[in-house]
Amino acid sequence: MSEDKDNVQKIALLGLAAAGKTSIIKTILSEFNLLLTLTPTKGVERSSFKFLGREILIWDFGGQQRYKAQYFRYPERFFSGIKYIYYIVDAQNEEELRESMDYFLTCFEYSLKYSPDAKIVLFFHKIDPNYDGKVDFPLIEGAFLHEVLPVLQPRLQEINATITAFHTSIFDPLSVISAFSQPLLDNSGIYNTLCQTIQVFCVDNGFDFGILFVQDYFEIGHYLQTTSEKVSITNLTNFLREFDIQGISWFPEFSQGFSNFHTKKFTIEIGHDFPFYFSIGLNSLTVSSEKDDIRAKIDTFLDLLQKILRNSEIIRGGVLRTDQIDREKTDNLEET
Ligand SMILES: Nc1nc2c(ncn2[C@@H]2O[C@H](COP(=O)(O)OP(=O)(O)OP(=O)(O)O)[C@@H](O)[C@H]2O)c(=O)[nH]1
Ligand SMILES: [Mg+2]
Repeated sequence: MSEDKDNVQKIALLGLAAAGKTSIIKTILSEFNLLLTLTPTKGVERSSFKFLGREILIWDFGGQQRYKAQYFRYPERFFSGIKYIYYIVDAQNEEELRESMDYFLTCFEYSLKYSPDAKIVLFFHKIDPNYDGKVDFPLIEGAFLHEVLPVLQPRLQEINATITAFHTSIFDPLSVISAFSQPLLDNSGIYNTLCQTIQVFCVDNGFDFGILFVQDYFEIGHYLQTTSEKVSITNLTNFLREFDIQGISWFPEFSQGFSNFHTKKFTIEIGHDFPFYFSIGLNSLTVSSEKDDIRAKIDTFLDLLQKILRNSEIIRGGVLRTDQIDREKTDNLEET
């Protein structure tokens, strides 16, 4: 797939020394088994990896004093081209809260100047599941927001942006994954993101198409190598309907001409079981159609996809948010 520039997302991870920035990156990487390319530089560690079908560039801004001075001395070099600022507040560190607010506000000023469209996300970090120390987390969060929001809000209103806050801990990896991926899965972007993710998977494996459905075979993301496969989708959904019984995970293989389809049903528990269906199509003349092989590939991919879906806006709050899906694109797909 072509790597156009819009597809590269630069995320700046900022926060005081020992706030937990590098630990957050490591958590994401190990949870997703992602390959890391690390280029340590003066103060900023740059990592890049593919996440949700996009090229993610993370700039991990070391928080020690001597590095911070560098960032502000050459702000253009450090604060340009940022898509997202993830600011990490160590919620267990009451002593340095004041310093953290000041650092945040300074970073905010520079980002407004050099990356005015950057989205800002706050991580109240180290909110550990079994924490038994003396810090009152809501109090810390309240104090931080009370201080920074009056500065932020007027500026954010001007550019019609909002700020999001998450509670995270490396001892609850899902909280980190969730905070990390949700901003990338914002309402407008979810459909495209799923499409891109499916596209990368299909192209890497030589599959002609991939499609993700929810209940009632409502499509929420797809990749089609050529539009000629469109017609197959109607046939495929008819076939799936016929075999969709409780407890099934792998559907029987389905063939049409030289095309071979594999479909897996999986559920995500959100109060009740929520069904998803993922199908791929391949040309059995050009790609090895060894069943176990293909199933293993799909399983690995769905592992990742489930982590994403679990935390996405689509099923936020236990409700299927099909209103989040870009209907125009879905309709296009069905018009054959
Ligand atoms: N209790 C707790 N400790 C954490 C958590 N995340 C990170 N830490 C610890 O915090 C310390 C600092 O973590 P780092 O990830 O190195 O911090 P950093 O923000 O990258 O620090 P600099 O590189 O100096 O800016 C380490 O001892 C981590 O183990 C967390 O969620 N909970
Ligand atoms: Mg670090």
